[in-house]
Amino acid sequence: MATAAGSRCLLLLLLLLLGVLGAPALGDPGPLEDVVIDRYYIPKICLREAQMGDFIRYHYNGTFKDGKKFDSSYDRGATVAGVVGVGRLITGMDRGLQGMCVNERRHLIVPPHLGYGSIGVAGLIPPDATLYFDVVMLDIWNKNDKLQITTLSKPERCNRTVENSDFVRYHYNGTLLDGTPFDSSYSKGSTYDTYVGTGWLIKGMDQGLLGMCAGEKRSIIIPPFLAYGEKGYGTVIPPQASLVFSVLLVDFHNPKDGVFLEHLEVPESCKRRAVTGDFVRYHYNGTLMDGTLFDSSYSRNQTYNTYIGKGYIIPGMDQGLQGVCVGEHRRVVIPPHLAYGENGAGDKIPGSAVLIFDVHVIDFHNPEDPVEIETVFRPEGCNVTTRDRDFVRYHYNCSLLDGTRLFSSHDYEKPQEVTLGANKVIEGLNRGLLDMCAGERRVLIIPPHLGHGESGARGVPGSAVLRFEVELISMEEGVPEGYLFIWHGDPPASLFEQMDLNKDGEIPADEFSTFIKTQVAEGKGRLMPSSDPEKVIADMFQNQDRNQDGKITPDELKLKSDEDREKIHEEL
Ligand SMILES: [Ca+2]
Ligand SMILES: [Ca+2]
Repeated sequence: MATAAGSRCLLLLLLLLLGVLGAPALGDPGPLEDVVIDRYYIPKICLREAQMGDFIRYHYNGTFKDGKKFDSSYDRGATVAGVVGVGRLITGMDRGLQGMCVNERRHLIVPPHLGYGSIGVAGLIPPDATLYFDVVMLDIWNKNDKLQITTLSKPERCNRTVENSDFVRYHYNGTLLDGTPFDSSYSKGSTYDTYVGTGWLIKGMDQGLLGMCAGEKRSIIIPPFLAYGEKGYGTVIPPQASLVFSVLLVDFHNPKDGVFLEHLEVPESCKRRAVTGDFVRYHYNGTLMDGTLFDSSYSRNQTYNTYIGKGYIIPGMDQGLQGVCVGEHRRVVIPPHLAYGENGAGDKIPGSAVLIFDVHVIDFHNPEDPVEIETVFRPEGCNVTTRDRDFVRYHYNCSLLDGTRLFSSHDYEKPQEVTLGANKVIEGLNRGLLDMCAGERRVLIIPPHLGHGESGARGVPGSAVLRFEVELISMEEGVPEGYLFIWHGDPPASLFEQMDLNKDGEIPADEFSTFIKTQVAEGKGRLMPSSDPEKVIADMFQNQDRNQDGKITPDELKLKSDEDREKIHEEL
């Protein structure tokens, strides 16, 4: 208060000297030996009491016995700052202020010999005046003071603390020592963001933030020589004011930081790690350092799917997903310069925010991947294996790589049946069923481009890698594409006559069927393998009975034979 109320302080100083020279008091009400102190308000919490040599800041009213005011710091609109107990004040005040707590209020009665004595102050204080002061203590500090840091709460998990040159984001309430608020980040609705230890902050904050964890709360009491000193700050912080900051460290990073990985859970079975160009499907929770969830794939019930290392996602994730295994749980901590920078994103990600992604990799593949085939069991003496067009029966279990079971042939009474190469199953499964022996068991890993593609299918997410466990139950040799029946040797020369079993010149369905079955039984030809041979024969008959009158005539058979001469077709 040396500036604003300087003249009055000088006056007090002057009066003090006069007081020293003054004669003993003849007080009314009676001669007082000493200052009368009435501590009429003592705060419940008293961190320190004013000691001799302490700097103090206080307000007072000074009156005479009759209540007439002779001086008031309130009238000047500024608190008084000074050193107590070292003879710079009238002795009565030096004595009367000692031992006060911040926010304590006292009535002091100062006898003349401890005030301005028998001389008084011309025009202000008459001789032999007893002085009545009403004082409230606002601030106490000492040049030997250090920061007073009290940790109010601290997260259990704290693997890094603030160091010089870190960039911090914090919330604070700032008060004077008597509790008067002067500033708050909360009222502004955003954190205070700055570098630590580089002179942007007052010294006390530069020091007081060091060693904090994200999420830690501290009370930092800063003496004025580490705050705004003799000048104060604007109208809100008086000169020589101690400051109390209640700080919550929300977030911090260093501009030199890279992506920080924590490998929370890597499956033992990891054989392959994702590289640039791989397509990864993963779930994630994205949180800020203070734990605020800003995004989650789980809430959408859909994985996030992307190529990595290609610039489709923020640089921190492009880096952070390198080397992941299928099934891995990984925490990726991304500094803002590898995320959304100083501007943040949307209303959920503040500027300069560190992002923490807890990632669960569901699967990944490369667009170049083939079907991965692992033979689990192959019977001995396996010499006949499946080929294109063969008719096979197999059991399978189909799941996602995270173990989610999708489909199983075991849910049905019979094994699955399919003609290989007939485009009836996904390409990856078709490939995986080739070159198998009956009884063989395999595990197939099928990338989406050989599975259900980017769109997926009923029950199959888009771009999902599928895992099939297959067991080949049986196989039947097939016929070429487009054929229902092929001869093992040359067809009979007089085909119609042989078919016309009762020699009446026409071939109805039952005659046709009997003939074909005889050929098959005698090993002269084979039908397209199927679960329903009758249906295949019926289809053949329909093809021959061109006018659909239920019987084949010599002309009909001949006509078809001519048509198909070039390519001996299923029509015989
Ligand atoms: Ca006949
Ligand atoms: Ca006919």
